[in-house]
Amino acid sequence: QIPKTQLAAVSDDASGFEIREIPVVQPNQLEPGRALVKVLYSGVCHTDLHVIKDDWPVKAERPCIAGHEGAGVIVAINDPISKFKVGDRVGIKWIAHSCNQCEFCIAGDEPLCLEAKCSGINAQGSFMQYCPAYTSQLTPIPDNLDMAEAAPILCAGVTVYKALKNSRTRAGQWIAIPGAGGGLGSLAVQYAKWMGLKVIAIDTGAEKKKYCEEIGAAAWVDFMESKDIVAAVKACTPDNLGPHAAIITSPKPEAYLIAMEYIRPRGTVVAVGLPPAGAYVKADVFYTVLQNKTLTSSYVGNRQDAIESLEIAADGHVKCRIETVPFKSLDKVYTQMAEGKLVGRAVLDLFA
Ligand code: 8ID
Ligand code: ZN
Repeated sequence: QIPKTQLAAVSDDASGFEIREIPVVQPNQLEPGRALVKVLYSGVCHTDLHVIKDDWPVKAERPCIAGHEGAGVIVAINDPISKFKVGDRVGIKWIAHSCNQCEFCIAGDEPLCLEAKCSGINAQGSFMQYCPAYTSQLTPIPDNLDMAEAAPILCAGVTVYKALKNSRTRAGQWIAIPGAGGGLGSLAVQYAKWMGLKVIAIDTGAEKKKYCEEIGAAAWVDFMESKDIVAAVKACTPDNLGPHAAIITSPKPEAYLIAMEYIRPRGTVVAVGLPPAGAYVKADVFYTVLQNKTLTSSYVGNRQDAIESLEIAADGHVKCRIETVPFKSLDKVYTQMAEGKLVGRAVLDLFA
């Protein structure tokens, strides 16, 4: 019952993409180390928009198929060594494949593998109905987690969960989340809350403010309305010293110009959002030294981070606000995303 053709969102160049019919790799054509995954749902990440618009220093091999929050079921497999089998619920992430033998892979830093393949860049992503995925980086999805809700965890969730681990914070401390109303940010607010942190949500608009308060943010700063964001963020903490850390989930560079300033002494800024080429972090050298501030970064997560982030969602501690839309609405989703109008995540139903 595996069809000969399928729908896929194929991008030939930076002008956009087209949902068109392409062949399905048949079970007897699967390369070794691959599984054919019937993709049921896929979240749309701002990374997909960067890839389609081609505004990053890293370029996709075109024609490309983006999508890296894919939740689906294995319908065929050509990998006698893998424990995955037909019928397994699995996720397709940004890291689609890694060698698992280099220094980085062995230490659990698979995103740093020099041979890593990324969904949409040099591997086919989840904006297709039947993805010939590498088994090396497939993620098992817990039985008690809804597939549409699992989708955004596969990138947004695991990324912010790992960024929080890298933030050097502990329960009771304050953390600022610029981009708090978006996909990564709204999950960051929730994972942070679950870890016992107090959250300063930074984003714009009444709807995002309301949502951030609903999911437990202790304070809100509107980056469009505030005349002095640094002072406003510092004022959210009772001693006016600012948060212990900030996780930058904004896709625009502006958030990177002020974060090193509003964190408190000994504080940490975690760079996560990936603005177009040419963006910089601003850090005053004198006060970075005298206040012992740290700039670090976090790039998705490894396979274990993915498993843990899904488990936390399956246990009901975080729940992404999703709007499930038909595959053909992808173009509309990109437009809303570019305009900053999405709250939480849009998730595509590949078969609607
Ligand atoms: O591994 C990684 N480091 C990783 C993983 C996944 C995604 C990095 N990313 C990157 C994406 O490529 C993108 O650049 O994280 C960024 C955010 O992705 P997203 O959460 O999928 O984007 P979104 O849903 O559009 O949300 C972005 C939010 O940022 C706000 C917007 O209002 C929106 O709610 N925002 C903007 I635009 N400018 C802001 C600013 N100056 C801002 N919030 C605070 N300050
Ligand atoms: Zn992503």
